[in-house]
Amino acid sequence: MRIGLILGDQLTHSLASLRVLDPTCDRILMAEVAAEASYVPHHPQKIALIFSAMRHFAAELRNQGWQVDYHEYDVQSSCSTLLSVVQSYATEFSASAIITTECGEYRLQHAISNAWQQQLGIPVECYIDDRFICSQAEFAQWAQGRKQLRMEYFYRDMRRKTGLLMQGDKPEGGDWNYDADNRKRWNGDPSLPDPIAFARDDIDKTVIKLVTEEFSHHPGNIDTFEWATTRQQALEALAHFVRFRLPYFGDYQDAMAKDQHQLFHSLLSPYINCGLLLPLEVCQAALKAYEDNHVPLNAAEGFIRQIIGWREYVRGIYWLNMPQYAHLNKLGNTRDLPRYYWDSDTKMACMSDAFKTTFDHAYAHHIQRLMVTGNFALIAGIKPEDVCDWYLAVYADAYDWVELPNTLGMVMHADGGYLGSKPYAASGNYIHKMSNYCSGCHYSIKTSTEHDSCPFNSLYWHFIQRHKEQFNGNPRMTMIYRSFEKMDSGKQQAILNRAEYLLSHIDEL
Ligand code: FAD
Ligand code: DLZ
Ligand code: SF4
Repeated sequence: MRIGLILGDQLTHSLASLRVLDPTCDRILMAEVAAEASYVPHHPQKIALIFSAMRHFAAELRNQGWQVDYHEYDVQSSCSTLLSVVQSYATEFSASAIITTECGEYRLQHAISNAWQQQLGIPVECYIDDRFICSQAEFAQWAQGRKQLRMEYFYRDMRRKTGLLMQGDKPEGGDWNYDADNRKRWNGDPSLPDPIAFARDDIDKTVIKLVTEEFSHHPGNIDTFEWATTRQQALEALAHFVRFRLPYFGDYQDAMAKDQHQLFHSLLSPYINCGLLLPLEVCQAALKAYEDNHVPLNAAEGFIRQIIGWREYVRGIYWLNMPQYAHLNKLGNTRDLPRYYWDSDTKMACMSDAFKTTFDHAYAHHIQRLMVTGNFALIAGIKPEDVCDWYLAVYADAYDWVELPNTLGMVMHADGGYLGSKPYAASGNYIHKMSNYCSGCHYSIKTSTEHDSCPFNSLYWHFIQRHKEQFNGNPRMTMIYRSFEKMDSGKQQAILNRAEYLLSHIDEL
């Protein structure tokens, strides 16, 4: 008999390895282990979501007739790594081989493909993870010979490949991308639908108790756990999103509002990433809503682009460039992550709200991650590795393959512009334009040089000036350098002085 190892982000009934295994003679192994649960201080909700979804998935497999061995989390267990659990079951059942599907993370995949076979003394077979629309090999082929890897061109190829929103070889509506329509501020209208809620069964309750007891030292609240933990519930979350929020997803994609963490976003990433939902079925649900005239084109296109475009693109970048990608720091940042990223205690209203939603919900939407907490880390010159570890820990959807390119590449520009041609640095004006945060802030959005001026305002110019050599020649940034040069030198110096002061008191903001 063979053992099929299924990981916490492989909870999909059509998984490649499940297709080659035979329920009449092979066994499935799933394991909750300290090594996976603690390699960064994952938010307790992320651990609870994964453990509960794993236990539900194991129960579903048993109902289908599979023999499932399930190693529950036990801090006393001598098996604290996936390898040690596999070793013990392989010995107990005299397994002839271990069957796996490509893992999401380089760290584990590297160990499985380079060391496990020798350590276990039996063959370890690994199948391509075909839940993704673009395989690693296909992405490498697409990237070959291109000077710059533009997401937009990759996305168009994925549209052609999937046929989503296509009329023959032309994009639906005539344009590939309707992002320009997707920049509205949200002022309370349209009103927000009630969030979907799920009944908690015994598995959820047991896991939440376990995580409360064992992981209370990890940052984040577990009492506000609201996630779906089965495929059935995840499908309900998808249907609820498509019905109530997708119609406005496009218009308000970049909007932010105090105490409103979801707005018109889907909150589906944790389910897509752990396998409860498939990326293609999620896009097909959005397409159907468009075809049924329930949602406008800019909403359907914007949503589908995030999944077959950005999601697949960052995965391709990850596998093409690991392991060296994780260590890039092309802006030479040296500053430690400020204290408030962990304790959320800051006078900056936008940051405070982003931290609150992060710790209460293991979630913040894309613009909060990119333009608030990310933008601040970029302009303050925080070490990319610290920033990456933070994003990997605090979000329910965080896995290295998707978190790393987004943080190190898109936010921190630490890859020197490989993923994005221009850094997403912005002053407080961007946040002010897209949110209602500034009116309730201790700092003043209107000024840059006073003792209570918005920190983003001066740090932005400090960033621009300190990286003049890297960015001055970038045509997309010429205007920015020109505006700084147009300021009188006294103002320039006052801004840079204020930024210096903030940087030297960064933990006090
Ligand atoms: P929606 O706004 O409803 O978008 C729909 C779907 O599109 C998402 O569920 C997700 O699957 C996909 N998507 C959207 N943007 C991206 C993107 N940039 N990269 C990949 N997929 C995307 N996403 C993760 O899934 N895991 C992460 O660890 C992660 N880390 C991030 C770190 C930073 C610094 C930034 C700026 C972004 C990160 N993202 C990550 C991307 C994005 O912020 C989340 O996918 C999104 O906020 C998830 O919420 P949602 O499901 O409500 O998304
Ligand atoms: C994220 C996570 C956590 C918290 N715990 C487990 C676990 O105990 N067992 C498991 O199989 N997977 C877990 N995961 C997901 C893994 O980290 C993920 O499967 C690998 O990093 C490969 O992508
Ligand atoms: Fe954020 Fe500055 Fe606005 Fe305060 S004033 S909420 S720090 S952008």
